[in-house]
Amino acid sequence: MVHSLIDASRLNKTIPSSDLAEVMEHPESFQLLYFPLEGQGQTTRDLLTYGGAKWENIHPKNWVEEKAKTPFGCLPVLYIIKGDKQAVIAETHAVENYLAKQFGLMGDNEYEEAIIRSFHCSSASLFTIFSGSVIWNLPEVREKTLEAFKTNQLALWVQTHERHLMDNGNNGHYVGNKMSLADIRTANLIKHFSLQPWSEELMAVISQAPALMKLKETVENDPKLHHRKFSDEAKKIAEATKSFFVNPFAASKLVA
Ligand SMILES: N[C@@H](CCC(=O)N[C@@H](CS)C(=O)NCC(=O)O)C(=O)O
Repeated sequence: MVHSLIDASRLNKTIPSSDLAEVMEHPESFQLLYFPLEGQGQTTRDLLTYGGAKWENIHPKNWVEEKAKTPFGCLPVLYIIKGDKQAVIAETHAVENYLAKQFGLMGDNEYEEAIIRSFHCSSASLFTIFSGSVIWNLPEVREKTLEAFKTNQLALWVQTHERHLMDNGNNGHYVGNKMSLADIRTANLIKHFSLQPWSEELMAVISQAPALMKLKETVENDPKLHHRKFSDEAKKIAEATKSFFVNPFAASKLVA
C-alpha cells in the first residue's frame, strides 16, 4: 500500500531504471492520487477499469503539504506497484498514454495510433482551454469568455470531431470499430461540460452533433466500463464535481 505522503517526487530516484521498467511493463496494481472529483483524473480511472486492473482511488489528505511532494506540484499522480517495488508517473498525458498502451487502447498500427493521439490531444487541449478561459477566469469576464469559447473553440472542436466520426461510420469510435484512448477522453470531456454551471448552453452546442453523442453513449455503456461508471463511488465523484464548479475558487480551498 502506497501512502500518499511519501515523497513521490523522489521515489523513482531510489530504484534502478531497469527495475522501474519491469514494474511498468508487468504491473500488479495501481493507485491513482487525485482529488475526489472527475476532472483530469477521470480518464485514468476509466482506463484502469477498462483494463480490468486492480486499482484504487487515493485522495490527498492535506494538499498544501502534499503538493511539494508530487513531481510537478499537481495531480494526477499514478503509483504503479509490483511486489515491494513501485514506480510513480505524473502528468495526465504521460499517465493516460502509458495506461492506454498497456491495455491495448492505442490502435493496431502506427497510423491508428497517430489518429488516436491526435483526437486525444485535441480533446485534452479543449479541456485546458476551457479551464483557463472560463472556469478559472475572473467572474466579471466569464460571461464574455464563455460566449467566445462556445462560438470559437467549442464550435470548431464539435465540427472537426463530428466530421471524422461520421467518416468513420458513426459507430461510437474514432478508429475502426474499437475502443481507444481518444474515445474515453472525449466521452469524459463531454461529461465535464455537462457538469458545469453552464451545462445547458454547452450541451446545446454539443448535442447538435449526433456522432459525438453516440460516442459518449458507446463509452458509457461499454460492458467493461458501465458497472464502475454508474457505481455509487462514481456518482458521488460526479456530484462532488458538479458542486465544485459552482464556485471553484472557494471549493479549491476546501479541497486543499
Ligand atoms: N499539467 C498537469 C495539470 C494538472 C492539473 O491542472 N491539476 C490540477 C487539478 S485538475 C491540480 O493539481 N490543482 C491543484 C494545484 O495546482 O495546486 C497535467 O496535465 O496533469
